[in-house]
Amino acid sequence: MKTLLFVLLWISMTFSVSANDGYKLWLDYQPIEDANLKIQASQLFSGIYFFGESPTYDVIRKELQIAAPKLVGSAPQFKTERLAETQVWLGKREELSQVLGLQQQTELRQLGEEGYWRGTIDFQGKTYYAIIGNRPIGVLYGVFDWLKSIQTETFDPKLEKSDSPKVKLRMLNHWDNLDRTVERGYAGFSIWDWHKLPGYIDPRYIDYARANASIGINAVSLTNVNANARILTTDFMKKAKVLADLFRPYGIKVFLTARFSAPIEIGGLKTADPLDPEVIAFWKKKTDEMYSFIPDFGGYLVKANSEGQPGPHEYQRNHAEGANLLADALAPHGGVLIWRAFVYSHELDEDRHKHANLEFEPLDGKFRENVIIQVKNGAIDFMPREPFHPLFGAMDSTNLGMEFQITQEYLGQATQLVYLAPMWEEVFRSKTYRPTPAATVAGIVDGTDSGQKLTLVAGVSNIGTDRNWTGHLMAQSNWYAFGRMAWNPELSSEEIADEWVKMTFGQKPEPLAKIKEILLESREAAVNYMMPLGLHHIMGWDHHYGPGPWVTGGRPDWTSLYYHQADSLGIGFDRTASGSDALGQYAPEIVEAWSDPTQIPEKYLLWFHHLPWDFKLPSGRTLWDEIGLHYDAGVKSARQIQANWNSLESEIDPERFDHVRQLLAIQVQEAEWWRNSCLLYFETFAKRPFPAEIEKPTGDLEEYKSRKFPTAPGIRPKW
Ligand code: GCW
Repeated sequence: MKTLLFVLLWISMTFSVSANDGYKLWLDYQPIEDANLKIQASQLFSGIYFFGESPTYDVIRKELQIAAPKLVGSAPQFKTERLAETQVWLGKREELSQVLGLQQQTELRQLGEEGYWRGTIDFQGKTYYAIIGNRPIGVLYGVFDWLKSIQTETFDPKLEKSDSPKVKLRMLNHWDNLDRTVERGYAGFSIWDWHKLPGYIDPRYIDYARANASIGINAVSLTNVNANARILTTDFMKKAKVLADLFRPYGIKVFLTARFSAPIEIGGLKTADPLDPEVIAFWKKKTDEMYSFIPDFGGYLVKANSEGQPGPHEYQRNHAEGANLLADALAPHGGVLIWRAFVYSHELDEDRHKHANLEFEPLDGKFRENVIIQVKNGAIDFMPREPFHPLFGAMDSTNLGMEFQITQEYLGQATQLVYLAPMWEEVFRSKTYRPTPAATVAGIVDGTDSGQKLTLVAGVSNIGTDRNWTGHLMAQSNWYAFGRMAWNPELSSEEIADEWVKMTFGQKPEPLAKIKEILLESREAAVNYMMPLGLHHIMGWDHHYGPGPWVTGGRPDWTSLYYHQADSLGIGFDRTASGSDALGQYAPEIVEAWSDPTQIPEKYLLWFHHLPWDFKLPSGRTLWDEIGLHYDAGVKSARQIQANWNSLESEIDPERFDHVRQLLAIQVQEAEWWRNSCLLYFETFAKRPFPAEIEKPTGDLEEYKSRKFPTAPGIRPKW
């Protein structure tokens, strides 16, 4: 009996040790396998000395206490003597200046507040490994990078490395409501437990901050852009203060969303008119109060006059007058006002694509210096593929920031593996031809082409209370990739995938290669089985889950027909000069190339052109056949991804393997559902046979149309 109990205990222990629920993200620090590296790393961990003190150094100590025992099997040793037994020096440039060479000093100085340098330093006959920043936060970033090099087994003490972020604000936007529901959230509820704050500190807050700092995220907006004014009341400021205090040593600033009508809702005023003296006084007082709680408060993020949110238009004022009101309240404290460009209404123009440019371009130069206009990557709405937003390159005298969506509203939500970095890379590398012929979206956003100093890359968070943070374990790669690309928009999706897979699943060549392949193929697969060849906005109504090319009714720019315009003659949205001329909002080089349906990159074809079903593509096939082939190719890639994953059963711990295995099975079904229903639906217009090479769509179109999803997660609240 005793033996049996013992065996059972042993089994349960073994399993709990090997179980991996994904909570630790990419900071799991698996034991180093390379024997030399292990010796080297344990030696370094055995003598760590900090020049000076800072709460950020306490964060570093804690991180090393987590990492070292797991990586090398022993705890780090922190020394109090600078020379004796010391291996690693950590500190600020100023404090290390006596031991630094001139070259290192100059190099570091140029790296700015958040940059770091790491490498060896010879001093009085001994060699030290040093990680140095201009500020403690630079040291923290350097330490995370150093730990990553150990985790990914690429560490070489002889290699010097310096790095600094290319973008000033690298920010997560949570669309979290105060009742903890998350708009477009697919990973459970909001991690902000407002009810228990300020008294109770969930340990998750710290792990969240660690994860963000490890990838360079330095700003977070805690609340939904469909905002609740209550977040600006004193009670909530006290709660937000606790989070700001926790995040500060990790270099993370807190922002909040400001509801434009707050002066009425919580200020007791009759108006929110941005030019009204009482309204101006309200925002000044509110903002001063905010800074009394959070002295380094980042600022406000505002969605105004968009999808029913209040804004300056109610008072016949424009976006600049609205934004400047809040910017002026923030300016004395060094705060930043982020104003979103996601605006549209069918009153201004028949094509929603054009709306933001029509409203914002005339205001170029009218915004205060501490305002950033946050522009979604494309002009419609986070579709699986969009051409870049024509505002990039169109407002030379305004700070423009990028808004990506990390949460997969239109890219598979809770059930699909889609690695988004290839999409962001595609957007960043797009040539805008403005303000200079070689300009790219990345260059505008990071300031190299636009000259703007106040730069921002924001991402709508995919984080929630699910144990693995992101619902789908593989969606952690999107959080990771977002941080890396916000730090440096020039990074490739491939190198980021390589890092993430190594840190999450280890170094073994076969799983590494296969998981990378899975990630890198997943986005194109999704585009193909959802919205190929420039099709867009044909998803399910309201919940946006699954296909819905048949969606009609309500406001036209929320329907699918508005976007695909299929009829007996053809399909696609004519946005050339003969149509809405949204294309005319881009640089002349683009207008010229994309106006011609035989010249435009095929991926944007139906975004800009309405074409006959028999239109011949460069492949020699008709448009109808290519549509069929793309949908079918998407399904086949999804199956290939599934097969690749399933072949890794013996290589991955059972818990994570099975989680992804089950979700991929759903993904394949969903891919088939998209292909079948879209092709059957478009066939009712095209009335042509499906190409011979494809698997014929199965199922009943009426049944597809009748599907309801009352429990689909993440639906926007009804205000
Ligand atoms: O993508 C759409 C979403 C809305 C969202 C809106 C926005 C926060 O469907 O849920 O609202 O964009 O970006 O403001």
